[in-house]
Amino acid sequence: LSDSQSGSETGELQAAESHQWYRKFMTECPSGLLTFYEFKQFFGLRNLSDVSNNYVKTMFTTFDLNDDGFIDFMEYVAALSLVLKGGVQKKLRWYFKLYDIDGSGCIDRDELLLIIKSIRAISGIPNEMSAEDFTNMVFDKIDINGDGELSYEEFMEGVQQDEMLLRTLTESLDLSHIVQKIQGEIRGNK
Ligand SMILES: [Ca+2]
Ligand SMILES: [Ca+2]
Ligand SMILES: [Ca+2]
Repeated sequence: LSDSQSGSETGELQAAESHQWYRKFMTECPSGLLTFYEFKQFFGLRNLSDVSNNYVKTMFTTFDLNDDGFIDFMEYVAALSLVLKGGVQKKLRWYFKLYDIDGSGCIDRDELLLIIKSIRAISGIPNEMSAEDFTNMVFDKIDINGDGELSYEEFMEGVQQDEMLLRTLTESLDLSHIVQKIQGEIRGNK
């Protein structure tokens, strides 16, 4: 019987919740396949700059698990589960994949700089430190072997041990705020 509560702990959506999201998905996307354009509409991401648009495109690509250029319902549920229910480790794994733009298995300085710039462009929050300085600071802190690249281990350990980095790198573009807002709208429309 203890299994009945495990859904929220293992990062899966409850049945009732899934049903609401399914209705939303089918309303917005009757074809059952979400294109990049529809994805942006869905999350209310409009009028993005080129840099931000590329970032969101990369995000779309990480959710498109089978690389067919569309997000189907299963991929959509996996994405929602991650955003709404995923633990820190699971989210960081996803962020690592997102930040490693060329898929080389490491995050280099240019990749991080681009991400920092994109996050800032989307969030619109003014910052005291330039994106370049911030990137250098991150490498000073967590590029342990000093090779100019963040390995998966360096990223996972370094970011988790630093509250400020964790916040900046995982919450600056926190889709969960957007998702929770949509969730509120779905519940309100019942
Ligand atoms: Ca797909
Ligand atoms: Ca890379
Ligand atoms: Ca390194």
